[in-house]
Amino acid sequence: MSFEQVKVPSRPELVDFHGVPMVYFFTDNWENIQNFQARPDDILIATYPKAGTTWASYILDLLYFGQKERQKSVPIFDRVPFLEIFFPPCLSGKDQADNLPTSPRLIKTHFPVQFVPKSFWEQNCRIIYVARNAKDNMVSYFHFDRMNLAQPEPGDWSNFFQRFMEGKMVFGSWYDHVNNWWKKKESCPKIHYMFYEDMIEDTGREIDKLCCFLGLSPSAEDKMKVTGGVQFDNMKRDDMANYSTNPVMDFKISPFMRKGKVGDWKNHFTVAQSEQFDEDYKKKMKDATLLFRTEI
Ligand code: PPS
Repeated sequence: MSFEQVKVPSRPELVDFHGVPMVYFFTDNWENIQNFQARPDDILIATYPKAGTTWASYILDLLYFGQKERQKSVPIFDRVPFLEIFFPPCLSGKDQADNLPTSPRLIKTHFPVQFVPKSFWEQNCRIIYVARNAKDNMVSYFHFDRMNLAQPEPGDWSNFFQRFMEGKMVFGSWYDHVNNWWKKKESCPKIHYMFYEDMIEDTGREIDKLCCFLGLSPSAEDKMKVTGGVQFDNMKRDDMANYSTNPVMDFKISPFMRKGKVGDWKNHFTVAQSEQFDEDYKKKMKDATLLFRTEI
């Protein structure tokens, strides 16, 4: 059975898992995931949820595998398996990754850095980490939790806003996630840390940096095809990229490819919420080298 045919019984509860709030879909296969055998050429795409995972996945898939038939017939979530997802009777993300016929294998994870299976480090795999400013990330996550019936109930906006600041989200605190991956990058040259805002500002420039990191040198024509193909409107129209084939998502509530903007938080945060958020942010984000832009 494929992921597209799955039925979700009811919305899951958040549980504490090794100190991180999680839901059972991402922890029930823990032992198998931890024993995942990475290969040296595997590429892991790691993100906090809603930071630009699908965008980065699509870019990498196009860079490596071009405009092949699979672009028209295989959804992005099957081309780039989600390592920790476990939705019996569907194939688990881990088994999907094991069965990937491609080389390199592109694999997605939302794990905080301490949960990444050790073979990725032992094999010295390349890792692309994408981070997005907390305010827009929060808004995107709110709408995602409204429409994704496999996520906990989001509650209303003000409730969600508080929970986000407290780190009570699936995959834990945004603050811990982006900071701990950033620290890891300092000692691990195989991590390429990207920002969603930079991708919005100049997709071509960020693809160049990515290619440099990956040791790829696409022709100018191929690069143009990738840059054009991954623009928001193109991905939104593309049923293989926009998650419209995924049954756990209710697009009548909100689409997966929602707005794709920097600064949409201004349409959600009240002035008081923005001030409260900024105060709290200063206390949690002490590393002066990790800087986010909430507008461009
Ligand atoms: S997930 O569910 O965690 O894998 O979601 P993720 O892909 O990380 O994040 C979804 C948000 O990324 C936006 N997105 C894009 N923005 C700009 N350009 C492109 N091409 C693009 N592709 C995806 C998507 O619209 C979600 O953000 P919001 O703010 O909700 O629109």
